[in-house]
Amino acid sequence: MRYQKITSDFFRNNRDRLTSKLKPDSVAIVTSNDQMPRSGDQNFPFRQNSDLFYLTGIDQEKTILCLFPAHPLPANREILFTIRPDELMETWEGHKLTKDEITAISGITTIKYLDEFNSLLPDLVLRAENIYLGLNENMRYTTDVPYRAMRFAHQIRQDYPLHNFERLSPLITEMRLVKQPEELQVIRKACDITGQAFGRVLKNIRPGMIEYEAEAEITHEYIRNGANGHSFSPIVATGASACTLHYETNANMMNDGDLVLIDFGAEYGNYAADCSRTIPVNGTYSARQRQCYEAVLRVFRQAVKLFVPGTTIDELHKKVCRLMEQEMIGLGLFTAADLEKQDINSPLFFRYFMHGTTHFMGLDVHDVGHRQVIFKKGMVLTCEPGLYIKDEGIGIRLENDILVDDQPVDLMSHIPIEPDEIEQLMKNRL
Ligand SMILES: [Mn+2]
Repeated sequence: MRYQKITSDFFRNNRDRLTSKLKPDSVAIVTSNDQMPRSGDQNFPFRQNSDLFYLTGIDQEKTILCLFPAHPLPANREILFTIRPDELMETWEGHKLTKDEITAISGITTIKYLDEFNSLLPDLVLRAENIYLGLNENMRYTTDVPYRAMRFAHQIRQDYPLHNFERLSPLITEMRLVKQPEELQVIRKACDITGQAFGRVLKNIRPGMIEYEAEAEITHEYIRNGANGHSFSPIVATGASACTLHYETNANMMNDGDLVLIDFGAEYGNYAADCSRTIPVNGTYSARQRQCYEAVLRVFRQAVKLFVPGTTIDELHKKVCRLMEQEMIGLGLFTAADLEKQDINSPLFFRYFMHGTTHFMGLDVHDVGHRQVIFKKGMVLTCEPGLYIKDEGIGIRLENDILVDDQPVDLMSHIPIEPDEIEQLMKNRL
């Protein structure tokens, strides 16, 4: 395992908190993600279902968790189903977790093999009134791929049509939103590795390099520090490409005089980091680039202060848009008079700042939680104002990960962001 493990107490506590929210006479069943087919005889690297990881710490495929807090047999109140060890399979695929290892990681004592699942399921389901199932309920995402949890939900509803079915996702979402100390430790580690990657980019970037060469420097630093890799496809976008928000081709040349926007983050121990920096390819911001950069940085500094309990993503974003508007007037993009007579259905600022200011972050880079969730202490979100002036070939985004508190904590305050500091560090390039 690449990462330092969280203790089993964390996962046990998560299960206890979840089961305390279930209706009486309920069973909850959580399945792992699929191994996703790639091409030929290859799979994509396995990534665990975030909810299942949160409840067990088990990173292995084909895992099923059953929770039945009121089961008359104490041994059946928590059961984890896993792959039966097979010498031939392990010769090819490597070690699979033993029952003892699973108990040590998760704190679950009843471990069964997957081939016992179908015969044991009636004992759980037929004693329960309610069956709780988890789907990937993410407002930003739909898929026509029938993933494992979806297939299982259809199957069990067909097999037990007279039961009452309930959604696990709202219950786990409420828990995942507020980060515990163990999680913050892992997120900080992901942020630190991300910062090291940025340091490596600053030392290596120069005119004539291709964007993917900068991406390779980032990847190098992640892997050598024990990260799983990127928590999302990194963006290395030079000049006007930075105005394409999800540009990830990363194949253009970085020319003298260009800015390059880098949006990147490590995934460590299944937790994400998410950072954006915008730097001059030749090591020095032009006067106009610096003027625009400092405008975004001022908004960023003001925005960080807004990550306090009681607000929401929507409220915070509205305030940041007002700040950006004023900066845009200062940059000559439009005038105060233009603003007075703008069509509010097509606001002027939106031409230059067309994305949200923040999203929740945790096990997923765009983590559970929607735009009206009221902030509480312990939530982690990104703060990412941006400015995109396509005509001038300028795209700037500055993004750090922020812990909500009465005094918000910037988990990336150690990653250089002041233009003077960035220029200074780039002077010392190899
Ligand atoms: Mn982000």
